[in-house]
Order: sequence, then C-alpha cells, then structure tokens
Amino acid sequence: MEKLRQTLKVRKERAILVAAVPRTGGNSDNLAELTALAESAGAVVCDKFQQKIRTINPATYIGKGKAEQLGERVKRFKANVVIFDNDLSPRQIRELEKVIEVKVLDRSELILDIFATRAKTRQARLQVELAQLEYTYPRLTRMWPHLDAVAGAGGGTAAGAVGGIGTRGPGEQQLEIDRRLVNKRITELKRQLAGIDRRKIREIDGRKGLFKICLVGYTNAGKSTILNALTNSDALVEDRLFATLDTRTRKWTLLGGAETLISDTIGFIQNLPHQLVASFKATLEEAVNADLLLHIVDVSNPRALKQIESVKKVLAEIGCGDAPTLEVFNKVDIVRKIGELEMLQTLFPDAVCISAKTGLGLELLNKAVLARYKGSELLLHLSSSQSNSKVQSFLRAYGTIIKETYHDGFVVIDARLGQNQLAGLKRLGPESIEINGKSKELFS
Ligand SMILES: Nc1nc2c(ncn2[C@@H]2O[C@H](COP(=O)(O)OP(=O)(O)OP(=O)(O)O)[C@@H](O)[C@H]2O)c(=O)[nH]1
Ligand SMILES: [Mg+2]
Repeated sequence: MEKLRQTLKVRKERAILVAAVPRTGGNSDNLAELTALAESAGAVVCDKFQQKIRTINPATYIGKGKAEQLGERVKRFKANVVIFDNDLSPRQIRELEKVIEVKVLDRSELILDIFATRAKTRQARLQVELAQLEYTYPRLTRMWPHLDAVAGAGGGTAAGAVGGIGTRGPGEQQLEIDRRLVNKRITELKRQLAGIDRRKIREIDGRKGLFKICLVGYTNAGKSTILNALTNSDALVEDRLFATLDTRTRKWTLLGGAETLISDTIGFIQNLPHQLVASFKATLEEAVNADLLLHIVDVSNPRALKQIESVKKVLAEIGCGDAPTLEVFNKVDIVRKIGELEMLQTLFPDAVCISAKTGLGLELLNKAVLARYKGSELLLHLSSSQSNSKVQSFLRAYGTIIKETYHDGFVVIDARLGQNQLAGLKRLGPESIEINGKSKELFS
C-alpha cells in the first residue's frame, strides 16, 4: 500500500471551490484558506464562490437548484473537481456528484489528501493512512461505484498510478479490497503505530533533564523558519499549508550557554478532522511533553486572532491546554495594519515580536525563553562532597557560581540558579542547601 502511494504524482486538477454559509451567519472568509489548501494539494483553482444557504439540504447540502447551477459552472470552467469548505455526508457527496457530474470533495478529505502527499516518515505515512481509512472508509462503499463511473479510468491502478485530488492514498485500493480487509488493515496500522508510540515515549523519556521547547501554531505561521533561524538547521520551509508533517528536534543553546531541545511539529488548522488529531497524537507527543510551548502566530494574517483560538482549541484537545506557553508574534516585517498588531499585543502583553525572515527580535526571544527556562532567580549556599563533581558542573552549566571554598573534603558554594533548575540540582545530591538565606534543607 505504502509503496503505491509513494509513486503517485500530484495532478493539476481544475477545481471550483464552494463555501456554503448560513444566511444568518454573516460573511465567512474561509474561501481564502480553502484556496490555499486546494493549491497546496496541487489544484488549479478556476472559480470560487460563497453560497448563502437558508437551511442545509440533507440531500445536497446546498439547494438542488444551486447544485444545478454549480453543475453549469463546472462545464463552463471545464472543472474536474468541486471542493466544499463544509463537511459533507456520504449521501450529500453522492447526490451532489449525480447533479454536478464531477468528483466532489469536502474540506476534511482535502486536508487528508494534502497529508497523504506530504507524509515522509514511516510514522507520518501510517498516521495518514489510518486517518484516511477512518474518515473516508465509511463513505467509500457507497461513494466509489458512482465515482468510478464519473472518473472513468481515473481510479488508480498500480499501472496508471495517477490519482487526482482525494483519490490518493488508500482510497484507490478501496476499489479492490473488501470491508474485512480494511478493518484488518486498520487494526494492523494501530498496532504498528502503538509500537512507534512506545519507542517515542522511550525517546522522550531519554531526554529527561533537558529543557524541552515545542513550536506550535497555525499552519504556515513560520515555525520551521524559526527553527532554522534559531538552530542553523535546514527544515523544509514552504509557502504552503502543512509543509511540515513530522517532528524535528534540534539542540538550541540559549544566551549564556544553557542547552535546550526545540521541536518543530505539524501545524494546526481550524476544524482539524478529529480523526487526524487522534492519529497525530504521537507526533504531537512532543508538544504534550514540552516544558515550554512557543505559540507562533503569523501576525500579518488578518485572521491571526481566529487562528490563535483554533490553536488553543487543538492544544486543549491533545491535553496541553494548560502548558506553559509563550506567544511569539512572527512576520512583523510584513504587518500592514499596525492597529491590529497593537490590539493583539494588548491581549497578549508578554508576546515577543519577531521576524524569523529578517532576524528581528530573535535575541529578545532568546532572552524571553531564557527567563522562562530559569524561572525566578534564587541565591544558593550549599555544600557538597568534593568527590561529587557533578554538583559543580551543574552549577557552572545552569547557574552562576559566585564563590567556592574547599575544606575537609567538602566544597562550599555560593551561587545563583533559576528556580526551575533547583530540582535538577537536588537530584545530584548535595550535602546541604540553603535557599535565599532562609529555608534550609538537609540531605542525608
Ligand atoms: N515575511 C516573512 N515571511 C516569513 C517569516 N517567517 C516565515 N515566513 C514565510 O512563511 C512561509 C511559511 O513558513 P514555514 O516556516 O514553512 O511555516 P510553518 O509554520 O513551518 O508551516 P507548516 O509546516 O506548513 O505548518 C514561508 O514562505 C516562509 O518564508 C517572516 O518572519 N517574515
Ligand atoms: Mg513547517
């Protein structure tokens, strides 16, 4: 299965985009995002429009008459796919395809399709395949016989492995395999992913002691660009949605020399299909386990505030809604409406403004992270066995030694250390420790 998918090429399909909005719901500007998604999937957008609807038609979502008009537009623009911003039921897809006579996709299928083309690592491929099977499969049994007639030879076979949008991935094999096989495959994928999960948890456990930072944020906010700028690496940066699907971790040395691990991971999007959130949990494990989340916001985007809200929602879903977070306002070099930036700054007064592209503010970001890393500074007076050199090395690496004197096989040290490093120091077993000249703790 995996082999076949790798050989598929992105076909430039001509797409018409439709965002249906309830008449009372005001204007939605989701078309801009849907356009970016469609283009990221390799489509050529030849027409797009917003359709006000009074009620959702159970058969065709938009009204039957509107669907017929859409069919005419498809012919006029010679489109071969219609993509809805809304999530459609299997029945709605089937009915719409009857009227429109080309393939119809909904937003979630489009996102899953982008993921299918981007998945590089084994884990990402398995996760995408699982999400596709779980989301698409219930729709396939009724959808494919009809689609097959519409798409003609378009249904991918190993020989003509040219899948259009939405037909990449396991959808193609669906034509040949029965329900029993799909369920078996789902079980097998879950088993393999669980194995990777366990390895991942071990990997993360192995990094205990190091301060872990995770870049999170809306897709295209600039997370990979920031990782590259901070750590001199070469993560893929692209002006498309979901450029990054897997996690990358790099060492990042803060000012003063403290070493941290910083991870770049998959971007979020509003209304992320929950099957995807579920199966990407392992990838997002980095975020769940981080000591600090850097929430990257593209403040040049007019929907920045909405995007912040969507990210927070997903963070809550994966169980790190309360994690320590620092907002980072990126792309300040191309902000046009200063008023909007100022409004965001009043909502997030601690946010650090940067431009990953020009390097502006990166030092400030480093300092802000360092402050979080250290926590408030403590004054320590401690003694430790001279044979335990780890205590001194730790203080040299993470704090500032003010004075050290030796007697009777012991070293007595005055030092400054961030609150957050105290636990690490205690683990190394100094003989006694006095904090800020007040509380005294003794260790046997
Ligand atoms: N002008 C400007 N562009 C930026 C800045 N940071 C990133 N970009 C551009 O924004 C686009 C997206 O950047 P990425 O780093 O790929 O974004 P990402 O958050 O990793 O995106 P995904 O991996 O898709 O979630 C690229 O075209 C970058 O060159 C910035 O500070 N200023
Ligand atoms: Mg990225």
